[in-house]
Amino acid sequence: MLAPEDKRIILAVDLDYFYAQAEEVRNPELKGKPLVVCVYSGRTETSGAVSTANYLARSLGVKSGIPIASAQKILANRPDAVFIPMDSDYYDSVSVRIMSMINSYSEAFEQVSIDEAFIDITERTKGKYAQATKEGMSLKKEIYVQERLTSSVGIGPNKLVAKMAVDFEKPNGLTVVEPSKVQEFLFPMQVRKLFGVGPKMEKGLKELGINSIGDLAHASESVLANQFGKNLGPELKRLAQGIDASPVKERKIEQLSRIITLKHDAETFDFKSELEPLCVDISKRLKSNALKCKAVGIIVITTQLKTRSRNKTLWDATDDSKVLLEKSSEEFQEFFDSEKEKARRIGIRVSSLDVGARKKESEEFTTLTDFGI
Ligand code: DGT
Ligand code: CA
Ligand code: CA
Repeated sequence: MLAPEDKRIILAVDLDYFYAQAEEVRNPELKGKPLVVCVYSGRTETSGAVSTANYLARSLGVKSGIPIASAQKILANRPDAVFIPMDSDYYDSVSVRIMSMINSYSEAFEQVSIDEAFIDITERTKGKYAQATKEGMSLKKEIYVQERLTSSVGIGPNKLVAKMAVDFEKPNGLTVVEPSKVQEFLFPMQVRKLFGVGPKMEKGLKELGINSIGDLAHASESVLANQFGKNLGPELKRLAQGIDASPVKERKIEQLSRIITLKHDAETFDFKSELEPLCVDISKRLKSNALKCKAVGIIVITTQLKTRSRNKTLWDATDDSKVLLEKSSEEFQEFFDSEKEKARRIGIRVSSLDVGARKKESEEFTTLTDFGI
């Protein structure tokens, strides 16, 4: 029942409770305590939302997206609970390093979010699932050895099955679904678990008596087309059957940024003294990851808390702090010449990162100490 494209082997990786785990890594004392990473809106001391939480805090009821005040209520009887503000710069830099590691395992690499990627490993495993499982284990191990982070891996004949597999067991999971096991794997699950099915669609499906993914796979195409349209209806049926021909698209969304708060709100500032430390820091982070950027952007957060940004593409990729300083200064000059806004916070963001250099280097690695993960 699988499409011919599904001779492929696709691997999905998702880092476990990423922001919170990254915080545990740099401060191991947080381990064993309920940990909540917050996006503070700045209006009052506790206004804002939960970005993510470690598994201990989750087991007590804390979820991504709930108000910080609700999380505080849930953890009121846990004096050991820790609430910390999100530190995007830090998570970005961890992500860039891990993504380039994942890329080094692949024939095609598609980054989906800061902590999630698909890779096509058909050729390097010669289409063998036993080899793919080994690759998955060694990728998890390398991420752990290098960054001390656990991750979950899903392996299957296409992106859909790999994605469902990675979500199947978390944290620290490794789920392999061979083509002959796809239906056995998918059919018992609730339709809500099918990638792309939200609460509204779930309701529509339930009204048709479709509860499990198996029900959907066996539903009449014309009934589905009536309810969801002639494209989406049959597409849902195909997804439920585990069919997905979409390729792993070469896509990287790496970027590194640094933002600082100015001492005073200002219509301009001394570019060299404020920007130089940021550029030196970004340059160091690029170099330590054997990366170069092809775009340099600026970020301005105004006194009205609006975020403005500009971006410039370079002729040649760079990791040189002087080039970063020169380009970002130009962009700030242009920004303040044309906008009459006061800046509260300013920053630099580099993107279009070239991982080519890194890839060759890490393909060499052979020795890994054994970690029981
Ligand atoms: P997991 O994968 O279930 O072990 O947990 P996470 O925390 O890695 O969740 P995931 O993969 O959905 O999201 C990756 C990161 O993205 C997460 O660590 C924090 C951030 N994030 C997720 N959901 C939200 C949200 O609702 N708001 C904000 N601000 N950030 C979020
Ligand atoms: Ca994750
Ligand atoms: Ca994710």
